[in-house]
Formats: sequence, C-alpha cells, structure tokens
Amino acid sequence: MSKVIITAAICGAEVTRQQQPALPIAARELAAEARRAVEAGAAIIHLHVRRDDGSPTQDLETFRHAMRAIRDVCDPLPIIQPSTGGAVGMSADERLQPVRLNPEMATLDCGTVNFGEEIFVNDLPLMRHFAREMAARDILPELECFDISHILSAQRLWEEGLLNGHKHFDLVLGIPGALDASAASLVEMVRRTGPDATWTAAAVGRHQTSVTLMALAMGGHVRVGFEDNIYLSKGVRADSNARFVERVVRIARETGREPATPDEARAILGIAPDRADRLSL
Ligand code: KMH
Ligand code: ZN
Repeated sequence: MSKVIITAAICGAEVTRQQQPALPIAARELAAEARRAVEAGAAIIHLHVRRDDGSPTQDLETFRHAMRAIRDVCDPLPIIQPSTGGAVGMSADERLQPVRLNPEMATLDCGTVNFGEEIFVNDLPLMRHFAREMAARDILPELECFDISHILSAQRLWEEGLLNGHKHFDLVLGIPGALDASAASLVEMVRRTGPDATWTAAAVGRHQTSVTLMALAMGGHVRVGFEDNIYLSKGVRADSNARFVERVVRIARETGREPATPDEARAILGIAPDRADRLSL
C-alpha cells in the first residue's frame, strides 16, 4: 500500500486559547508543536500565525520568525506550508505575504464559500493572481477546495496554464455552510480531482476521524490538527496536535499504510529534494 502524507494544521486562524489552552501562538510554541507533530509522523505543517494577543495575521515577519523557529527545531525538516487563506475579511495583499518567503508549498483557496456565519472570498481574479505569484516562485499550491465547484475552478486555472507541475488538492469537508462531511461528498470530490492528482482530506470537528478513515481506505492523504478540531473525543480536548497525528498513524498502520517521511512526501508531490534550500528565511 502507498504511504500516507499526514499534514498537521497546528494553529489555524479561528480557534482561540479559551477554546483550546494548548493552542500554539508564539513562534517558539508553533515550533514545539510542529516538532511534536513531526516526531509523531507528520510530513507537512500547515501554518497560520497570530499576533501576541492571539488575533490572526498574515504578517511577513511573523511568518518568517515562525518558519525559522520550526526549521531550527525539526529534524527531519517538514514541508512548511503557509496559508494564503489567512482569516475571513483579509485583503488579497495581506493574505499573499508569506509567499515572499519562498516556501516549498502554500495553500491556494479555490472558491468563495460560506464559512459559518461569514463569507470567505476567493474569486477567480484573486485565484489567478495567487497562482501566478506561486508559479513565479516555484511554490507548489495546495488547492484548497471546500466545495465541488472549487475543484472545477482549480481545473479551469489548469486549463488557463496558471498551474504547472503536480496537482495536489486539499478537500475540506464539514465547514458550516459548505459541503458536508459525508462519504458521498468525499467520493464525488475525489472523482472530480482526476486520475493524475493527489489529494488530502480534512474535516471539521467531530467529522475529522470519520473522514480520516475514509481517506485512508481510499488511498488518500490526511490532514488533522487544531485548525480543524480540538477534541480527541466528546468533551476531551487534545493536549497537543501530536495526539491527532498519532491517531492517524495508528489507524493507517492497521490498514497497511505507513506515514510518509517529509522527503517521501516531497517525492510524492513532485517537490525537488533540495527545494527547501531556497526558503528565504
Ligand atoms: N481560515 C480560513 C478562512 C487556508 O489556510 O488556505 C481559511 C483557511 C484556508 O484556513
Ligand atoms: Zn488554513
């Protein structure tokens, strides 16, 4: 069976310290959480950053500090994947800042969507702009899709020549107002990604574990972490993102799949082995 790439989304933009006391905020806290997640089997760290007061920011220097701190403590070095989604309401320029650090990967959100009570805006001009900025720096976009129509928009960018290299999707299920976390939704999303793509599945809250099971059985990759879910079971908060990674590893092994190391993940995703040497930290 194929290796499974585990992404740890260790912080996110929405979860608060009140909701999750173990939420990492400072660079050294993000680095410690990244290290625990990598030691548990994560190959990719999906990264958001916060101001000291916990509010979300896409500030370049805050990302630089966090990515440096992660690089300094993690061995092996995971793929550090900054968000360009940021938080609802941020401008495109604000969101795009971390690509200037030349990460190996970054997220590219593929469509506007209801996001709880709010609207997360990703129109086609914004998507094209982000895709061009990433292509110019040889950054692999993770195509974040919260709905089936987002996959079609990503394919459209492909046809327009704005995406090159490997096609990798993150299929996010269960956002209130967006696509539900059902098996039927995941199967249809995966069908739409096409045979030449790889995909990761993520799901919000209590759906995280059932979607992990489905993704593993379907040969996909898995994302877990505080960005999407803070509870290990009903009412029981995880004391670290690593607990979720450990659970994926346990289930994966039961299905005959081993976690991919960061270098194995790079090979699966078509990222050059020495690409991390070009991080601008
Ligand atoms: N915080 C969400 C509004 C991404 O990282 O690219 C968007 C998000 C997606 O988290
Ligand atoms: Zn994110």
